[in-house]
Amino acid sequence: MSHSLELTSTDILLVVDVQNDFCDEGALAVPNGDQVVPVINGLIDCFLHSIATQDWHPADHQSFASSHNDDLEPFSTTELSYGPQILWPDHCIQGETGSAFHKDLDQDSLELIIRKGFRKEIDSYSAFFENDRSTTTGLTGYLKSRGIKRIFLCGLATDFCVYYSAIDAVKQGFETFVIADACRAIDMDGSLAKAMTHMRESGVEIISSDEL
Ligand code: VGL
Ligand code: ZN
Repeated sequence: MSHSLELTSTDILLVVDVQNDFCDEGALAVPNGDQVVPVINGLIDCFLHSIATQDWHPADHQSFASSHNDDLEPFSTTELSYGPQILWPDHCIQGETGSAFHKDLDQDSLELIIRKGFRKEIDSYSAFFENDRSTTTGLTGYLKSRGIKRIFLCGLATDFCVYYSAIDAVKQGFETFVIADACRAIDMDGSLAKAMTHMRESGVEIISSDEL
């Protein structure tokens, strides 16, 4: 590691959704999702502070294709009260194995686990705001009251939960970094390229773990 970005106590690592359902054999497996685990464990060792998000849905969550009576297939888009919503296979159901963190993820030094997507009617990709774009998770207040200035994101998936969280982090006034080799993408219909472009245009810095 070259350590060109000096980490301090006002930096935090945000580990996004490293859960069984997003890893190999999971209900919404992200290709090569498991590969982020050793990289993220190394990062947790480097950072003075780390927190994580956990996708945490009730069994009848409205982002599940199975919750709709019409013939809606997983990965199709429907209209919910707040606008378009991609419908997913059932995943990350509260208390089930699929919602648990990957067994090899070092959880001991995580200082906060923020659960999201627990309201039946609202999905939440971002760690900060749910998909209605107004319901807050409380994370901004937590980080600001701790004096955090820079957020470094890693985890799953690059083009959904990492992407939405990074864009919101910039909007909330944090200096924001995405550690690309510590993330993996779903990549539906060009979503990864779109997410990368939008993140760069919004001021998110895309870095590699060997810069830390
Ligand atoms: C995610 C789709 C649905 C993610 C969560 O963690 O990126 N993607 N729920
Ligand atoms: Zn979800």
